[in-house]
Amino acid sequence: MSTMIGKTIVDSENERREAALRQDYASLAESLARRGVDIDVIKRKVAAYGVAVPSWGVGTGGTRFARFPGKGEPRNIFDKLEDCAVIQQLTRATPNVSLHIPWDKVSDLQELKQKGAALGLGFDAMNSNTFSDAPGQTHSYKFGSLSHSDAATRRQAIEHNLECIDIGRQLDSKALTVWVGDGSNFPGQSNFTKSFERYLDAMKSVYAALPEDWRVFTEHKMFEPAFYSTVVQDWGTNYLIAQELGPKAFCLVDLGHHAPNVNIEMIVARLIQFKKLGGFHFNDSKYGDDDLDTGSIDPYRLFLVFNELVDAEARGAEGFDPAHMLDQSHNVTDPIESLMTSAMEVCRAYAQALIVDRAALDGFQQDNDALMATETLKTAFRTDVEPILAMARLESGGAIAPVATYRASGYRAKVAGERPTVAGGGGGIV
Ligand SMILES: [Mn+2]
Repeated sequence: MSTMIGKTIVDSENERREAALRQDYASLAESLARRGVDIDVIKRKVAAYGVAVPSWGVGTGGTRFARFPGKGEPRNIFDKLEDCAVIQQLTRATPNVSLHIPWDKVSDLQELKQKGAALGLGFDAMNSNTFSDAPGQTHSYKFGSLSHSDAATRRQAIEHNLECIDIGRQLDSKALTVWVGDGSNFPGQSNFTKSFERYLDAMKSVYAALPEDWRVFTEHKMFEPAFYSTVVQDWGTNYLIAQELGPKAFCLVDLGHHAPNVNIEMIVARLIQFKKLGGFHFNDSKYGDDDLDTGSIDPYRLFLVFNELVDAEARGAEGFDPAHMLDQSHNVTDPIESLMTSAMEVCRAYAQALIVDRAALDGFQQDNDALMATETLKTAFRTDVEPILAMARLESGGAIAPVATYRASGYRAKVAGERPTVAGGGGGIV
């Protein structure tokens, strides 16, 4: 397997930090042991954990006002895969890439598959795009796609999703994620019931084309690009879709797609309970669908989501197998650094949730001891689990300090010399 960053750089960066890490790990092992937690068990679970990187995340994003291109941005999916391989090489937490069609469309799928294999990367859920018009397409999505009032436009959107399934099949992907921007900007512009009926009808055609071992994830989003009404606006509507479509249909929760202050972890619990949690798009937000780096604004919320996931895992919840993906837009940072940091934040939330004393929590809940129940969660959240994450990375060939190692490698300057800066490019925000 080819590596993007020289092994000698990773090794020398790790050597400088290894002794201190071993001390910190031993010290944390002792304090966790006093709480009845075996640090090696947690480390093994963290090491086995993976979150998929979105191909569009390695390019610089933008806002509706402007996009400021970064240096050495990937020019195509092959460049993107190389950047994703850097993230995986150093963090060992991102073994899969989630593709977006048509942005990542290639003429030779075998070449793409081989490139992924050579870099040690697999392909996660396929993402379709019927929220913008591809060059030369017959019908415009300006007024919607799968729920459009025009049957030919709906048919075109269905065909596009079928194409995504076909491409994904050849890349050994096992899932399709569908997010539509369909909605309205004015009261009266569209009929809520009719447009949702049309959406469901169209999705039934997509669902019917799923291979036996595939799942489809539908993603809700409260608003934007439509600002008055959105066809798939919340988890309730999303749950109805999954119910209507059948056993291979699940709900995808993008953390940024809710109203401010919504209790997302509770939505997650409900979807788990009714076996319809398909997966996540992790990111963070302050005001809306900000697509900020995961855990950068509210790491406690991320921890509380993982607390529900670990709770489900611990009790062996039936049908529980969510897909984990990042979905972010990087406007002011090096996307590789942001994605590495975000993947590590997801691992951190997982590790913290794993050390929650669940038996004690259960007792405090039973006794209505609100203060001790919440302190039980806080005790886990306050624990600095970095030595566990770093040791998991070191032992699987990654970097103790991924960002510092990446900076020391000079990777960005090297690719900047090979990839000319362009003003355009697909910096998708979905
Ligand atoms: Mn998303």
